[in-house]
Amino acid sequence: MATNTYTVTGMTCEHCVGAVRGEVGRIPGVTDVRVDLSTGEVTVTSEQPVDIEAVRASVDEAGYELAS
Ligand SMILES: [Cu+2]
Repeated sequence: MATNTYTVTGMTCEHCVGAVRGEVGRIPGVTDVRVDLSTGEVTVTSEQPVDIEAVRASVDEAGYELAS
């Protein structure tokens, strides 16, 4: 089990949260995605460590950006 927290920029409402949760949740092995809209923090729980580039691609697909 791995848990990593990322910062996503550009989210402004619950629709954004849903889009990010949906895309990141599709990465193989991801079991949970929690988004804090006020801070932009996205916490991803997965069975194995997830490649940050996969997270970046999914966030990008949703229409937002990984801050780091
Ligand atoms: Cu929104």
